[in-house]
Amino acid sequence: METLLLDSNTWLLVLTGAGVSAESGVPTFRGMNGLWEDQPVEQVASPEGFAKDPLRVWRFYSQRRAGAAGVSPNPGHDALVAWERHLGDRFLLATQNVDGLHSRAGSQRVVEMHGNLFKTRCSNDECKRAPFDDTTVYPAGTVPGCKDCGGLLRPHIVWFGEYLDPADLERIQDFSLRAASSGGRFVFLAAGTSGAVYPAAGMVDQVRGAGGETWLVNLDPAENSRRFQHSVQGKSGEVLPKLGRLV
Ligand code: BV8
Repeated sequence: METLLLDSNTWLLVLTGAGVSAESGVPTFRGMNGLWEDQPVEQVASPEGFAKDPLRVWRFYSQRRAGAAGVSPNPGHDALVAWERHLGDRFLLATQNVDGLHSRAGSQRVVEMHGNLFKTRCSNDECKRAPFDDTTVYPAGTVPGCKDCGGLLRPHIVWFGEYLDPADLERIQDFSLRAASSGGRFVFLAAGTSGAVYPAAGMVDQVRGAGGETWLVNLDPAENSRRFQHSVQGKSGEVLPKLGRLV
């Protein structure tokens, strides 16, 4: 298998998707037994779906919150922690995953682009209450209310048709600019993602446009596989621990 040299000249931006958590037992979205197979995306992961049926949305997210609380990080998560410790501020991890497993594994330089299952916020845009940590698994048939304004609480997740947090995008952009102008080697590695969802799926193009080197680690070919210069097919929990050559 090809190895990825991680030395003092390397800047590494990693993007992870559901495939990295799959080996911890967290279901992916697309493909066999994927979450979207029996849950119509637009009804459970969109603001329209929440407005129409908040009970159904909370049932979906409470189920996933309970599921994610019951699993542990896998060797793929651990490899990324080791890479971060080796590269320091020349490493950044952008994740589409909302299960919190990267932080639980010890990753610190993490951008949770699509939010976090263990955070809740008020759905009333006028309300000043900030998103808060919340591990409560709300019983089916209940929609929690905001104690400040009485509005409905919602999962702190970026749904389809919603904008990602500009601060998150800025952090990724800023890292990429520094990496591209460092005079060092700028590497982008995507792991466990189908490359179906934007703007995350467009990151590979941005890095290529900036002259960076691109790697994909995935079980199956991704929608944007052709856009990667290097591709390693396999399970992230098996590939990642062997891929990185830390010098
Ligand atoms: C936005 C929250 C601006 C839900 C999610 C440009 C072009 C086209 C469309 C758009 C565009 N810009 C915006 C859009 C619309 C939309 C979009 O991209 N639609 C797609 C479907 C075409 N994007 C948005 O709405 C985004 N907002 O851009 O704002 C805007 C606003 C209004 C109008 C226009 C623009 C918001 C996107 C965020 C949506 N929220 N999640 C939740 O998580 O509950 S996305 C959802 O999909 C998850 O976050 C998930 O992370 C993400 C991507 O899925 P993957 O992680 O890749 O998982 P998947 O199951 O698909 O694939 C797993 C892969 O792993 C597979 O390839 C498999 O082979 C592999 N695998 C499996 N096991 C393993 C493995 N690999 C390795 N090892 C294993 N063991």
